[in-house]
Amino acid sequence: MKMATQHNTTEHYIELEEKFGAHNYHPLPVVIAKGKGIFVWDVEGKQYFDFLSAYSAVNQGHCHPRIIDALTKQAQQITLTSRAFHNNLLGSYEQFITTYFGFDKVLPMNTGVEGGETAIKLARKWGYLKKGIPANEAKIVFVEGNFWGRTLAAISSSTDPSSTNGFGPFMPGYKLVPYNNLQALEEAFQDPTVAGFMFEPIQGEAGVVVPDEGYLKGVRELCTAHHVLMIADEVQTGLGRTGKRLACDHEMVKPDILVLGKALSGGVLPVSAVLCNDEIMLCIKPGEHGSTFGGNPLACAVAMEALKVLTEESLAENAEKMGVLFRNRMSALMEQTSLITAVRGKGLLNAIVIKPFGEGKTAYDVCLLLKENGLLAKQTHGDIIRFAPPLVITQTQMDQACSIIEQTIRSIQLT
Ligand code: IF1
Repeated sequence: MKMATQHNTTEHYIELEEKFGAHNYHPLPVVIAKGKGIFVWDVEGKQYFDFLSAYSAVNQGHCHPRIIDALTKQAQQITLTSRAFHNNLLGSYEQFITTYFGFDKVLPMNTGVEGGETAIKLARKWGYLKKGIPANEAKIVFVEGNFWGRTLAAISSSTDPSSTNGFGPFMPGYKLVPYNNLQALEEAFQDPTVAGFMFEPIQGEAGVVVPDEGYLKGVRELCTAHHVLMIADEVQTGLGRTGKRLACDHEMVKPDILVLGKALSGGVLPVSAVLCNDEIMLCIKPGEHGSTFGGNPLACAVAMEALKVLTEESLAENAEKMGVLFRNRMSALMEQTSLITAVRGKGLLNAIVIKPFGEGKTAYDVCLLLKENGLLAKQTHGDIIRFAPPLVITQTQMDQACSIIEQTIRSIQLT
């Protein structure tokens, strides 16, 4: 097949993806070839600030030396045994991560959505065995605007047509309530067949939606009062991203089931984990759940190092400090331009809301300009730009990145 463009250029690589890959994404026109810390470089060698961190999967920075070292060392020993046999990493990892987060047990999986599905299976099984819900009647409550992955079980709870259109029929046994609304949640819990409530402590994909102070505490109290399992989806908000070890830590709230993913491996390979105590975890018996790669020794080695890096480099604390700096700079910018209508977030999970400008230009067009100026970010829902750099970002780097954002926004002539 003759390619129309010169080899090894941005256009060349994009053409290959266009011709041979599914069209299930609309990426920014940039082809990344290298990453280190908070920076990535494209195939032409241009450097960018990475302000997406692969949707918070690279909290420890690209190619963190300690995590890469753990990967390469373990990769020369054994990478995968399946769970048909034991291996010499899994037990140590399980002890490490359950101690780290304070739960009796962990069920290791791979992707975040598998973590969500595992949490729902656990909640349903617990509902039947412990809460006495009649067989096949267990309900799980979700919130409007949720996002926890792309599987049929995940999109069955979605209120976003781009996630659901054309993919029905959907999973039964789901109820939806508005986010950040404790009264609606209490009403939903009047149904005795409700086994669990799964939600994000801050909604990522919905556009970094931060609930009112006290919402997490209120959810915890209602779940306890109505014997409903509180399931915190911290796949995106966990692991230091919002300025705490977990977003639930902002209100000192402990969920019954904790779902982790993304940065659990520092962005090196898919690792997810579901943590809970024995009363729930032991409802699943041998042979009732698992996956080929779940708990593989390579993932165990990498995840332990990724968690140690978070703690030893005080990345949550740094995220808290750098997040305040970022929101202050963006709030000051908002005073100077009508283009920005809101700034919100916690730690280094932040977003600005962009008013449409020019002839129907949107947040995507701002991201194109940011790319030209050396910073990569991605819009969500048309008018929101999420900014989520790796948590290793220094004050100097944050100042430089904020200057790029400010210059870019100021360069947009509002008609
Ligand atoms: C894509 C979004 C973010 C998540 C939460 C579970 C999962 C995710 C809170 C599932 C995954 C990813 C999916 C990825 C882009 C990214 C994303 F834009 F899609 F919605 F982060 F906001 N819970 N989010 O955010 O984890 O199975 O993907 O490992 O689909 O393009 P996963």
